[in-house]
Amino acid sequence: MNAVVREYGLFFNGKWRKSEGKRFETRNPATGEVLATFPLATPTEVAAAIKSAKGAFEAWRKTPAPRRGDLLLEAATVMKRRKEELGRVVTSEMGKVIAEGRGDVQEAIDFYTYAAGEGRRMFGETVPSELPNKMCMTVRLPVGPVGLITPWNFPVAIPGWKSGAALIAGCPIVFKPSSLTPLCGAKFVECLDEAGFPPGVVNMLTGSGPVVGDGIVAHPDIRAVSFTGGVDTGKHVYESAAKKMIKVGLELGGKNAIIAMDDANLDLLLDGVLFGAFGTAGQRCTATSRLIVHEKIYDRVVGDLVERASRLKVGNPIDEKTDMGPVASDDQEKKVLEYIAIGKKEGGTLLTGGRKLTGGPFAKGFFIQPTIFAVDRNSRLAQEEIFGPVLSVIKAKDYEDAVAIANSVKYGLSSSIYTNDLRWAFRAMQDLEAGITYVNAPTIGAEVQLPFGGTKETGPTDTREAGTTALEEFTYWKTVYVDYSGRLQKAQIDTARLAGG
Ligand code: TXE
Repeated sequence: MNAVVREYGLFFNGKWRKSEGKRFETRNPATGEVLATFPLATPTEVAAAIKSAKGAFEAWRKTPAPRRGDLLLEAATVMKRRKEELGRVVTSEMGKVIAEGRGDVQEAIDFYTYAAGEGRRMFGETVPSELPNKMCMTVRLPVGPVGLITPWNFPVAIPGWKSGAALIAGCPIVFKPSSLTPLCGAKFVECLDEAGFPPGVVNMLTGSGPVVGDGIVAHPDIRAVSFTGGVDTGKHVYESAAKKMIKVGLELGGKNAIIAMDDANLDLLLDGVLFGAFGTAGQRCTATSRLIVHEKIYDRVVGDLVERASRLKVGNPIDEKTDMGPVASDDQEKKVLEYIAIGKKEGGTLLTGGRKLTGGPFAKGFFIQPTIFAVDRNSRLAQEEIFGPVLSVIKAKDYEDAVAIANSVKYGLSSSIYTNDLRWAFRAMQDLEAGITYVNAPTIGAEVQLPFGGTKETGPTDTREAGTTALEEFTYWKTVYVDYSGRLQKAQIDTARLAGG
């Protein structure tokens, strides 16, 4: 039991501040322990935090990008030093196993290190002019203060991706973490504060979606929003941002499939499926939620998979030996158990798992067994995002059939194919409707130096997180023409004369 539960405030204009708002608790989903309390920011406080970001914009955009990069590198150094502490907070507050908790923090460290270097690149283009003694080029400019709204499943990594890109671009941030993981958000902001970002450049608000989330998106001084979360909330954010005609990055989940061809290396496949489906208890936007198996290897794959899944050790995620922790909240638990009931009702075959774990070490947490169903391709379990430790297995006749099944869902985030045949691998890269395709690896495992995002209802394709593409969310292109001819030159009009016409 915690003797003293720390009461956190809001962070803006360089300081932690007391809030007028009511407070809420954040709890460990494995033990029920209260970890800390946080304020529900009021509309006045939302406005104050945005004002602080706006006030910091002018100086921040004028800070040379390599100097901004120095601060990002410093933040990466602080996070490295505090990695174990932060990793443990991720595991305690969100419930992923400790190795993944540390990985969550590492992702933020990696992206900050990568984005820091972007401060010395941020390339534009020089383009030939149609007129003599004239130069044309493009430069990136920051859009202004931006809102970052993040979910609970990667409570340090996703804030790391979004803020790293915004800050190097020259945009002050107003960050709202999920109400399930405000402590991870606060620890992350502590690291940025320790690194020495100027007051107002980094701001954090906790509180409700309607007051804080909507308040950030709708505020006239917020010039771009980056959001990761559920589809319904994402669509709402998109609509609200469209009214202001600001940039929006949306990443809204997936129904990601692994295709197992009949020539796949089965040991490799099973390792990948288990990690993809049950890592983070299936609560990753890129989680392997469907396994589409060629009919020739179906029985063997299902037999081995069920045997191995039933041996996974579920328990307290802080224990290094645990394979899978709890789901993140009572709402998550309800939702996953509802889907398990739907699977049974729809006539799916429950192959393993399917129950909530109770009593003893599970008594106070949200533990669900790793669950595998054999389902019809049109069933709800084959079509809808569950966001929990439930894998749906579907039989396919051949490559074309497998791809048709994979593409039959409304999402398009990640995808994978296990095969040793180059023809299938290269065709799948073109044929799978998804922002990411893995070959001989599960649907999870994104690296920060490459673009991350999806298609269809996963989100608009014009923005991508991570990689150099991350800058697109927070910058706009300025086109610059420099005429050093000393006279008025007319594009489209003088060209005939120059060509001798
Ligand atoms: O998401 P929400 P929740 C999916 C997953 C999960 C479901 C619900 O299926 O079961 O979404 O999770 C803030 N204006 N994903 O309830 O509500 C909210 O406070 C602006 C997939 O956590 O979408 C939080 O900070 N913001 C996903 C963030 O939005 C608002 C990861 C996400 O919350 C708001 C997480 C509003 N009106 C859940 N209302 C993925 N893509 O991986 C809430 N928020």
